Amino acid sequence: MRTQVGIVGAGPAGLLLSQLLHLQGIDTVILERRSRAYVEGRIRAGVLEQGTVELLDQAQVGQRMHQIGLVHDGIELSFGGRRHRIDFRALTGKAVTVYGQTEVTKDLINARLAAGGKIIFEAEDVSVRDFDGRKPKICFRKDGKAQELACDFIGGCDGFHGVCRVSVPQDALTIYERIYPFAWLGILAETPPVSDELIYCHHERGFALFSMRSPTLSRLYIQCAPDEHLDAWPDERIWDELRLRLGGDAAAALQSAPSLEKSITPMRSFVAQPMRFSRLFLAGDAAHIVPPTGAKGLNLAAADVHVLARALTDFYASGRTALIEAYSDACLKRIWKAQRFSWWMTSILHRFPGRNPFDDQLQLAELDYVTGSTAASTALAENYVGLPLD
Ligand code: RFL
Ligand code: PHB
Repeated sequence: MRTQVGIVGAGPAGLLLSQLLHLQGIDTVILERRSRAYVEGRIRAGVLEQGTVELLDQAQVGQRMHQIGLVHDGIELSFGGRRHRIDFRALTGKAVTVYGQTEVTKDLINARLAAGGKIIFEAEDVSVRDFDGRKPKICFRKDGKAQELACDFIGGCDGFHGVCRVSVPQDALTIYERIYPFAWLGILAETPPVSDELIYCHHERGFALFSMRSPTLSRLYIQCAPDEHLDAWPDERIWDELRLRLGGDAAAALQSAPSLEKSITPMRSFVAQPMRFSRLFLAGDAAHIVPPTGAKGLNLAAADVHVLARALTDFYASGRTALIEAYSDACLKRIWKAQRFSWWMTSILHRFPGRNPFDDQLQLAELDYVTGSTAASTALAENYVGLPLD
């Protein structure tokens, strides 16, 4: 089998890369370890930056997003017993769209398959080879049979636990990492959101987030210990904890419902650089992870593949390699700003083990400043709605 760009991973990064390249007449094949149902069912991110929305439009997969996505002009920060709104629209002229990653994934898979695109689900033992020469290839097994995909370039879009990053000679990579001493316990439940916008709560019992997927479907998170077990968290305990951390009238309005999904996400900041090794490109979670507090993970993956698709398009049209060579630096400039923002949102909103009363007062002062000063709230708003793609 042969293609121009072989892509490992059918998450948002791999699928969007394939779609953007297809629209430029470039052929791709995606190899995905999991089944289609598994990939489409994974509950993850929920907030799209305005630039991501525009990119999905450009990729011709925006129709359902505009029909059922919820445009949010701001968020609320809750601390010290009160809620404070950050008005993105007034401060930046921009908004975000709440539209689940599962829906983005379904839209992209449908578009790729409708256009005759090739996605090989349940590909086993995928390995990337010879990407430092002119003839890279991807080896895998499908239905027990060994196969080879020859290609010009490899898109390493296989997430944090994928094979692409670890196939690079480790002395060629620099890793930057911070692991946080807490995790998020998330649930999805058929209950109306308590507010029209997301509420990020700072509370002495720990952080909580009130998000949503639709006017009848809530997505809720509470900070928990990193080694917590789901068994210790029956639904009622989660609802009680959410009410305590939210407080006020909204807490009384929060209606419990059985959880449709429940999971624990560890919190990590991680960057591996550079993001290109000859003919292998890393994109999305394969190259970097952010803690979810800034809602940046999916948006960063989209930004990477935007830069990559443009570089490959220019190469196939002109033979020039300048954009390919610039890929890693161009992405990393923006990635580090998103890393900073995600770390900052995490550090002002969570309860850190070992903190002291001085740290508590600093956190509250920071929140008071960010909600009270136009300069500070504009800084939050412009990062949340997304820094420019270029
Ligand atoms: P993905 O979505 O992880 O997709 C990678 C794909 O590669 C496949 N794969 C392989 N395929 C073939 N061979 C192999 N050896 C393979 N190894 C892996 C995987 O099955 C998968 O289909 O990465 P991508 O495309 O870079 O997209 C990034 C986003 O998914 C990610 O940044 C966000 O979802 C992060 N994230 C969240 N971000 C937010 O902004 N808000 C959230 O609430 C949020 N929650 C989450 C998250 C990430 C999570 N992960 C990675 C565990 C919750 C979780 C649980
Ligand atoms: C979500 O809806 O899943 C979500 C929203 C905002 C975040 C993280 C997750 O910061």
